[in-house]
Amino acid sequence: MQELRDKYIQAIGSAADEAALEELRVQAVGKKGEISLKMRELGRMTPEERQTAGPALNALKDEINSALAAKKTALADAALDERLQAEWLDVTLPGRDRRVGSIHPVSQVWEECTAIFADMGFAVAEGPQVEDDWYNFDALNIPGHHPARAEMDTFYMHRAAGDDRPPHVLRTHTSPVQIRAMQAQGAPIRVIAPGRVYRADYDQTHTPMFHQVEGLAIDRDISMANLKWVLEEFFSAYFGTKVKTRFRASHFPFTEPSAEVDIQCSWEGGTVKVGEGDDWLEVLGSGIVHPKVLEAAGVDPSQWQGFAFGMGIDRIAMLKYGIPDLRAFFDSDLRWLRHYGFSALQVPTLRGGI
Ligand code: 2NL
Repeated sequence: MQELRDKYIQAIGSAADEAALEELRVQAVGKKGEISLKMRELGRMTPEERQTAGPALNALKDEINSALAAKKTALADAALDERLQAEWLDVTLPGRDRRVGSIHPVSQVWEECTAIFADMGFAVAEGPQVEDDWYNFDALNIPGHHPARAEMDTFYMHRAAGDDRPPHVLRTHTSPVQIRAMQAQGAPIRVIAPGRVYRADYDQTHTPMFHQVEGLAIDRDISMANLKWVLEEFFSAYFGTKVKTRFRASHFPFTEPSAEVDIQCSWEGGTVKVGEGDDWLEVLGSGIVHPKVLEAAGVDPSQWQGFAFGMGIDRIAMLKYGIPDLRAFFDSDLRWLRHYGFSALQVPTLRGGI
């Protein structure tokens, strides 16, 4: 009996899991278990023998049952401990960062330029990015031999053999949009043409696609003085401070006279501030629309005249937000833009906060 006891108590103590424990229970105290068999033997014993063996067997059965119960609890506790260890969770960890989108700075500046010129009475025109070369070049008085027309600077569309349509190009400026606007509505006209333009040029300061806003004002007696006022008004609104401009004589095939326009700025410690100081920064090209260009667009140059200008949106965006590197505009990692203070869904408003 003592042997039987020691065997089961020891086996229960070292049972690995509930299944092993259940097997021991069946073996020891199950209907056909060793203890039950021994109990059946009681009937064949003398009353004296039975008197000691009976209570001893009952006590052994009780002891084994309690050992089984205790071990079962111990195993359950161990299993729970193990789960608590494995499924441990630090609820004090910071939450997951939410990816927040933001309107691209170039889009913001595009919208802002549009809003400022709209306030001055300019309509907004858009047109195709794939142009035939008459709209992109000939109408603008850019002759066939002009370097800008060379394959180097311009992306020419592939033409299948037998296609006899005029050559098509990715527009190199948004001027063709303004040619189309003049053809469609004639003079007088005040229009701006913001959009994507393309040149086969790629280095630290040039990307093959960039953004331009061109402007055009044609009426009976529009002059360079009107141009200067419009541009100073524009830059002052855009930079939020009074900005002077300086005109330098220049040359474009599509304007005569032509001027490059600088804005007033200061250079301090490698950063540029617009609207103060006595340095100058070139920001756009402009002039009085060439009579040949008016004629090509169906506007009578003996009756009408006006100014045109073109500036780079990417460039004035970099100036306003202090972005030194064009790569910022082409990097899809928003942390780069966030560094410059662009917040989610920040949209430009018209002056006066409409
Ligand atoms: C530059 C130069 C310029 C124009 C663009 C223009 C458009 C028409 C007629 C005449 Cl429809 N001119 N646009 C005029 C002068 C300069 O851009 O360097 N832009 C960044």
